[in-house]
Amino acid sequence: MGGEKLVACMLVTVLSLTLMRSVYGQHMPEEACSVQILVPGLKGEPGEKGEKGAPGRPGKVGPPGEPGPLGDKGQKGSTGHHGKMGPAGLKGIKGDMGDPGPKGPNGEPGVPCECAPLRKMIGEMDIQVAQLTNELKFIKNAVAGIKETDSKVYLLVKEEKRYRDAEVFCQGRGGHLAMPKDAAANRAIAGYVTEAGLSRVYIGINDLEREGHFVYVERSPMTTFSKWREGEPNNAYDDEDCVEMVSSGEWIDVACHLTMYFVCEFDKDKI
Ligand SMILES: [Ca+2]
Ligand SMILES: [Ca+2]
Repeated sequence: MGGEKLVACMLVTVLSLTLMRSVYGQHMPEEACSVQILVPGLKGEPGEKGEKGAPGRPGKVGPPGEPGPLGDKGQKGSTGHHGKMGPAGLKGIKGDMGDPGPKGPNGEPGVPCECAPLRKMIGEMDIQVAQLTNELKFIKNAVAGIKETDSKVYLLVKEEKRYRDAEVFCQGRGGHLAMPKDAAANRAIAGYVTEAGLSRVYIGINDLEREGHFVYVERSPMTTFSKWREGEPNNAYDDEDCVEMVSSGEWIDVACHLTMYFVCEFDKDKI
């Protein structure tokens, strides 16, 4: 490379010298290319082998290699420690009924029947059945229809009873024989009797304790209201201490041993 430059310089110098001499005579500078006019010599003998150089810099990271062949499966490891106990699971569905178990051994022989207690028990049950039958009758009557005012409920009982038994019946259900204490109550009871197609019923008035002194069956005194039929009470045959109401709503004193239907009354606030 340096050789080409030198050759070029030599050519320029030779041309310049030729021109300079022709134009300026002896005054041209002769030092311009004196150093460059060195022509390379012949190739010398190979030198001695140099010392080993320092290691070079590490090369670039190469591309990832191809995956190698699969290795053999490793051996199974030993069983690990037991884990913590998990939370309780949901309740399962009830299973099917099991087969019946084997028959048990025979029991000890029983003692001879003591029939008296059993008979007594049966007798008591008969009484209960009778009571229930009566209750049922009462309910049937109630279903058949009751009458009520603002404060009372009236029940016409279609069972013929004597006066005292009728009152016991009403008391047994938390009431009394009907006690009309004003015109409105009297009308309500009378209407009930008329609708039922009856001509007479017991009501809760009597002079059992003191002849001629009528009181309500609950022992409260008569007030200003009364509804005696004309000519009553007359205590006929000296034997009329109980009172019936006829369909017109009027009252008549009659003998207490007569049996007839009756009307019970119940306080609404006690029902
Ligand atoms: Ca009387
Ligand atoms: Ca009478």
